[in-house]
Formats: sequence, structure tokens, C-alpha cells
Amino acid sequence: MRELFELCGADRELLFSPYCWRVRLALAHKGLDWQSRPIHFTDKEAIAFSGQKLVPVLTDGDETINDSLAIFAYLDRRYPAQPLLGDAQASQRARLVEKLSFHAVRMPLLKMLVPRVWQVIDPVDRDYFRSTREKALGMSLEAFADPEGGERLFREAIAPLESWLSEQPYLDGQEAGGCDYLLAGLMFWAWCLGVQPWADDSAFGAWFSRILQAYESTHGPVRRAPTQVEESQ
Ligand SMILES: N[C@@H](CCC(=O)N[C@@H](CS)C(=O)NCC(=O)O)C(=O)O
Repeated sequence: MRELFELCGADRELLFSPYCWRVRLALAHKGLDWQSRPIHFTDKEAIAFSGQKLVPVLTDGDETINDSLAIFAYLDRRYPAQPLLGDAQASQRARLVEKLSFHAVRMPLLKMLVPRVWQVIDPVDRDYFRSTREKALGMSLEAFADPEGGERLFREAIAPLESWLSEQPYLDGQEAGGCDYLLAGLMFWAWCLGVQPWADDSAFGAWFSRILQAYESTHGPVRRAPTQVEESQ
């Protein structure tokens, strides 16, 4: 049996970790099933067996793997059909794409999403979330949050991807692959929190919709927090 330990909000079906979404998309790509084990930020006991404190953690029989990229590599080794990262050279390139896209889009998204995360997490997680993030950011959550500035930076960061995706349906070519899921995990983070800083009618928007639809067609609707528009109604 496979189990995926992943972050959830006060609503246990609201899953909003970018790295956990990467793994969900990768498992779905491989056609593998799994049991979800949603945990809060502070449920460290639940993943103590993995020897570290972060999710995603995947167990597969006797194997325990953490870190989204390590899980991709494990899945390719254990289930070679439908490769995610591919051979050694392709795998290095996927890691490079991950690093570049991660650095370009994570901070802009974080500036938009910090207030959203605060809203959806279980109240027991709030002190932990504030103190760990404020220490890492070197400022208060309120000083860091900047939804408009984050959106502007995000749009600039995805401009090269918009151009790439207007020439082919996926980052990896004609079919979705590991690079797509590594980036899409970050977009699921935003989307599940009710934020969508890309236009529906853009190539980037069409790419995201294709990945979301493929996932939902096999795994059912993805739980989403209310969007800004819904909140203001
Ligand atoms: N490099 C890791 C990053 C994992 C990570 O940062 N996970 C976050 C979830 S978004 C976490 O577990 N945070 C818990 C905490 O901050 O205590 C990966 O790709 O899986």
C-alpha cells in the first residue's frame, strides 16, 4: 500500500502544499493509487518515522521517501513506465528547469499567498506558521505580504513560459512530464488557495487547465478555497 503524507488546512480536504501537489500529479501520471494522509503543519509526530519534518512523505511498502524530487526519482526507478524525469541527462535538465522556475515564481507567489495560507490553516498551526515564516523571511507576515506586487512579478516571471507553451502543449513537449508537474505543483498551491494570477485565455492558462482536467478526470474535483471574487459576493 502507498501512503502520501501531505499538508492540509483546517478543512482536511483542502491540500495546498506545492511539493505535495507535485507528488500527487506524479502518482496520477504513473497510474498509481495511494491513500492520502493529510496532516497539519504541527503534526510532526505523524511523519517522525521518516526521520525529518517536512512533507511530502511517500511510503510504498517498506520504502519511505521524502522530498518531491527524490520521490520523482524513486517513482521512475520503481515504476519505469511513463517516465517523469527520464534518463540521467534528461533528469539533470528537469532539475535545472525546477531550480530556475522555482526561483522565478516561488517568491512572487508567496507574496500573494501568505494571507491565504493564514486564512485556511487550522488555528492550532497559526503560531507555528507565523514564527517559522517570520524567522525565514526576516520580517512580519504583514510586512512581507504584497498580493499586487507579487502578481506583477509573477506575470513577468512566466513570460518565457508563455512563449514556450504557445509553441507546444507541455513544457516537456507533446505529453506532460516531470518538468510540467514540478512547475504545476506551485500553481496548484495558488489555485487551491483561491488565487489564479494567470489569464484563462493565455497559453500558460491553457497548460494549467489541461493538467488540472487530466488530474480531475481520474481523481475527481480538487478542493479549492473561495476565490477573491467569491469572497466579495
Ligand atoms: N524540498 C522539499 C520541500 C518540502 C517542504 O518545504 N515542505 C513544506 C510543505 S509546503 C513543509 O513540510 N512544511 C512544514 C513546516 O514548515 O513545518 C520538497 O521538494 O519536497
